[in-house]
Amino acid sequence: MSGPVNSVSKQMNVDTDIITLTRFILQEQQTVAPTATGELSLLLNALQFAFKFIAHNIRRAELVNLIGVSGSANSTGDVQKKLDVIGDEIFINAMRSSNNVKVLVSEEQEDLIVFPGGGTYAVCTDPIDGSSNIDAGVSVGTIFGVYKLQEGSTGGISDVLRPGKEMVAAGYTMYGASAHLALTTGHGVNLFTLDTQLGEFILTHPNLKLPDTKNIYSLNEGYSNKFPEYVQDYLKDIKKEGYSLRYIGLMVADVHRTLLYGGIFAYPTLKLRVLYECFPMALLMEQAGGSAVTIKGERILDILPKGIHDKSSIVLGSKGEVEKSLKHVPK
Ligand code: AHM
Ligand code: MG
Repeated sequence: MSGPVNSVSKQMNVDTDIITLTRFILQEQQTVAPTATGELSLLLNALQFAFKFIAHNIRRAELVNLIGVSGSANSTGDVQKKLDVIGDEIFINAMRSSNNVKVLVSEEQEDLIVFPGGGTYAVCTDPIDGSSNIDAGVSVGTIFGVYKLQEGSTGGISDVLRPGKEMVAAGYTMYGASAHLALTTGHGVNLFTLDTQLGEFILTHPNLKLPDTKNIYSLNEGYSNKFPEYVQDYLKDIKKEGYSLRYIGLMVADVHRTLLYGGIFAYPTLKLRVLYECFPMALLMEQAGGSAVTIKGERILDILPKGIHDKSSIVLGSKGEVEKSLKHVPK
């Protein structure tokens, strides 16, 4: 059976045995967590539905007048784009209807949401990261991190005000010409690409590892006079070495490139949010063999957030590059 089928599919260059995200999730559950209840698998399925639905809306945004501002502002005072509002609603509905999410933190919501009914997970998300790029047709993304509720908890703020190292899953989806999903459940990082015809995320980069060094730096150098002197000194040094600057201005895209090619991404001033921007990206980086720290060198995943919209500086990427940047931090 496998002989003729394989030879024909090989000749036609068709892979007839692709690994979809659903297949991957079930396989991972059986191999790395055989005693698991399957609840995380159900949650990951609800997440992938949200990503597909958001991707669908982004693809047709220009056609159906979803581009532009909505007329409201979010919890941190940013002007909301129409897609911010729609992305947030899609995410909230997908999590509520999954029946296994109890607590949700969204960048677009001032307070955390506690859903009625059961649910054993808390999810933190930036539903549409980089929405200021939308009108120009540049990629945007969704970032997410997942905690298991604490023992005996019925769902509350203490389930999310925990260090990022306690997250059980994290990742992002980047919506561009195609959608890419980077996912970790604590067993490495796997990258999936959405096949829009099939409507499935396909595993395209299994067990992604970033190189230990790469001469690429990524940060908003326009703000460099606001950076501490040691960060400015570091920048002078790497420029003398001929590093390349690559900055898209979308955390998801800048982290995506860093995961694939290596290098260093930094946001030295306080803008990026701990729970739904820094923690998920830090977990991905560590799981891909890289690291993520504050500008002073403290491990991001050890931060204990005090509020759901707390901010942190961040430096992440290839281990060797992050270590090199820390040599400039005053002792
Ligand atoms: P947002 O969550 O309000 O969209 O802002 C977060 C974005 C990140 O994607 C990106 O890394 C950063 O803001 C870019 O900021 P700046 O324009 O200051 O360089
Ligand atoms: Mg954001």
